[in-house]
Amino acid sequence: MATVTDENAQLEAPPPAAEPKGDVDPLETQEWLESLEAVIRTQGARRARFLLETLLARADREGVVLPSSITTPYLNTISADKQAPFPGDRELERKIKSVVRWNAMAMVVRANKHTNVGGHIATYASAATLYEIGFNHFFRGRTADQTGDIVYFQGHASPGMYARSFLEGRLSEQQLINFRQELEPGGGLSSYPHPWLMPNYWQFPTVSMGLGPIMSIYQARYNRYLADRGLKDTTDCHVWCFLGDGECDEPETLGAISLAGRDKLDNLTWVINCNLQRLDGPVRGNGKIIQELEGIFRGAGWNVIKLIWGSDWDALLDADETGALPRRMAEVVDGQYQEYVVKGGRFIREHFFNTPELKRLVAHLSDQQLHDLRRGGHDPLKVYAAYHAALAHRGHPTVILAKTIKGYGTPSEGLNTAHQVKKMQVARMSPADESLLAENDQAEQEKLKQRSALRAFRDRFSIPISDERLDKVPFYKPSDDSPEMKYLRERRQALGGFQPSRSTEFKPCPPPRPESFSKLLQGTVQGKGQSTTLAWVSLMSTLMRDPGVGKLIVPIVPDEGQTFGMPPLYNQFSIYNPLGQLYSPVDAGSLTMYRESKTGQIFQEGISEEGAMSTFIAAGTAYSTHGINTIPFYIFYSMFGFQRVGDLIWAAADSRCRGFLLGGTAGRTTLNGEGLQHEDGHSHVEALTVPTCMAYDPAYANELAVIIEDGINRMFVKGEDVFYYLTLYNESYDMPAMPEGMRDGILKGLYPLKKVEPKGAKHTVQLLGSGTILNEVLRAQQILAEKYGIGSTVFSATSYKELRRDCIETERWNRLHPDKPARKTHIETILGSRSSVPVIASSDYMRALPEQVASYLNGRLLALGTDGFGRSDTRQGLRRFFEINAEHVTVAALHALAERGDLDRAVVAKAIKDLGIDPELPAPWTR
Ligand SMILES: Cc1ncc(C[n+]2csc(CCOP(=O)(O)OP(=O)(O)O)c2C)c(N)n1
Ligand SMILES: [Mg+2]
Repeated sequence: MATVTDENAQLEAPPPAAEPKGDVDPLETQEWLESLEAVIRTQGARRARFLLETLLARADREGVVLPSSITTPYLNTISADKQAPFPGDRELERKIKSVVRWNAMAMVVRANKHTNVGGHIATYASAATLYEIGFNHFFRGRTADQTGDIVYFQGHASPGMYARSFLEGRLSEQQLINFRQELEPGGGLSSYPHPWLMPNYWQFPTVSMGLGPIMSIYQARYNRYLADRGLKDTTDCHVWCFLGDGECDEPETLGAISLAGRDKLDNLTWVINCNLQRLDGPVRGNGKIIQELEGIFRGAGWNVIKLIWGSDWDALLDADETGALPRRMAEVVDGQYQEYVVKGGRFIREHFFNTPELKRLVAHLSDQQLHDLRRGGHDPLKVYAAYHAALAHRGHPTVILAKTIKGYGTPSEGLNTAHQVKKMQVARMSPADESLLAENDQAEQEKLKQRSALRAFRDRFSIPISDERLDKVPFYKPSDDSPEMKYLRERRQALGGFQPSRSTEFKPCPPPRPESFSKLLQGTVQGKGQSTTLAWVSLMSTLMRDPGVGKLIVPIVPDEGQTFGMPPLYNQFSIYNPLGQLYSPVDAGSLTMYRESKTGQIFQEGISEEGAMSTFIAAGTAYSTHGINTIPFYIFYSMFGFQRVGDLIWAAADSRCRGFLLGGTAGRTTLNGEGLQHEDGHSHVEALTVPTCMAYDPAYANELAVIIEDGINRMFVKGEDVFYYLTLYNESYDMPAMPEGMRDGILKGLYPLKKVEPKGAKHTVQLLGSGTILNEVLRAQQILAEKYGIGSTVFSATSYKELRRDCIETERWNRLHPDKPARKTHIETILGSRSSVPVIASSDYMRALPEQVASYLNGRLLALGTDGFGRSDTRQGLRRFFEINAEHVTVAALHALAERGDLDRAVVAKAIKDLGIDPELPAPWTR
């Protein structure tokens, strides 16, 4: 017999077991215990519970300290007598749900008949009631008057959503046939929720576990922010998130729940499908996931609704006068509950109802009835009541912990293999089928097994498909005028339209005033340097006052605003806090006062890059979700961007998110004192991997201004689905004015900045610099001219990603259009013909960044970069160490000329010596 583990026991009520140590009056103790037993015997467990709770409350008031209990008994939170009555038509809803079940299963089975595209049956099979109650009674759609609810659907349940949309007439049979075959004629359906692939349908990508849950929390808070700032009334928009119990192991899932509790987000409901299984096996075989989650969520300030037992159990609980049943329910661990699913009624009678007392309780039930005793998440009445209570609850977010069976109703229900099953095959067959099986070859056997499984599934859910047609696994759609189809349409009409649904409508915002950028375009007064980070802060304070876009700007920062010089913005525009500011800040009255306000514009997210990124996604998708073009600017330590929250950045791209990511204190040698963990020399390489990300590494404030102005126009005025990644540095130097006619070059990634032609120069080179390292390249230009009489042009390489994009597009066009005049790449246009002078590139990033365009220049590009781990030293020291400084750029240029035979190699050897370079040092990436 299974019992709770010690670990789990901590979550349960303290064991009644032994006499407390030091019992000074055993007689008195005995009297108390006898009174309790008498109450249980004569008035039942409920009365006993009431008395105990009353006693506990009184003890607490009197100062008696007791160990806190973070969980409640393993019972439904809403007792039968407190359930909101079910307003639907049970029979019609069952019919609809059964058809959706069938089609969801058929979609996966058919897709995998002749392909290996995969798909999941078991997840939706366990969650069908949880979704169907939502679709029929709760999920509001978008209308002219309402935004509709935002629902994060569990990714692996997507076949269920498609199957319902098929009944609703939104998806064709061909699309269902092409599930996971998106390139087939007639179009297909994406594996999981992908707004990029199905932009009219899915709102948010959820399938990378943990991201849907955290995004939903920040979405709910963002809805509040829009309302509090007077940008939009979002009170009618509830946020729902459906997730798996296994998914709760991802740190992102539970990592932000305290924010939802703290901000009292009662516009948020999570439904956790506790089928007790994940991919390989039980979620908590030796414990109880529902109890564990209850404790965690209660501690974080959530309203917890446990939905464990179906209605059939109510009568048993009522009949049980001794409390034996709840005790048994509490002591059995999840792994054991799974076995009951698989082994059936007889086993349940023997092993779950394991005492004479318990056996008496179920003596009137057959084995089949015992097997069919439903779990809460499969009972429409209980699910309805839970959702109803969640929406009625005020002051806390709600989590519904719904117990279900993985693969419910399929041949693999409860099996460890359920998650991966893509075929319908029974493990156990009737004796008649068994003997038939033995007579056939393997292919025929497979068919027989499938037929038998489909027949059982069809019968269980009463799908009107004949035996003859079963082999084809046909989709089924009741006739349009059938009562169930009418009901389905009526319910969705009443709720305002379809779900899931993503709006592709776009209303452009006014372009920002050009004057907002003029300060940055003018450059700084000579000798009064500025960093690109401070230039950005200054741009923000101007932009946020722009009459058109000012109020739409959403600055987001994790706990690092001081690093970026943002405190003046805190004071001017306030940090958003729904409670306002209940204290007087220590720096009150100063220009940099830490000001919090209910109408604050800035998100100061605390130390949570995941949270900040989730806000970025909520803000950067509001153009579609809410029809409002909020423009997020999220600034963070560039090291803690792509490498830390790369999957959320990928999800942002999938979500068609717009906005600006700003990698602050960028550059492996420019952020010079923070060492290996902070000095980023690779985020631009990571940015290459995200298709919709425009990545720039500007050197000057004027470049920054041009890029940001163009970005706002592209994303929020023209409506392009891209977002920007810009690296900002904290090194101060003179910022030149915007060079005439270079706008296009800045945006395309490369423009000529400065040409130096010493008298009588025999050779020239081309030098590319990015970010702060442009200054080293300019210094190299001087050395080359003054010491070696070599001419050069310095180019500012603002974006290798854009250069590369242009190269691959041009190459592809030329390859596929051999009969047309060849097009020229931007980089070739700017640098000149293929056989011309050597090109040396240096940046604060890895060599791989410039090298990606080398093949388009016939290999005449030599890249220097910061490959290896960062470390702490002076900027000069680090640039020498990584061999990206002016001296190394000079030697690289001389070497490239010598390689072509233009210079004697001895000149290079002498330069190495003269410029103080030790050629025998080990490579920086080995140190
Ligand atoms: C980040 C991430 N890791 C792993 C997976 C692979 N994966 C897909 S489903 C699954 C198990 C899901 O279990 P659970 O959350 O309990 O959902 P259920 O299907 O049981 O409702 C896993 C591990 C994933 N999708 N995302
Ligand atoms: Mg699960």
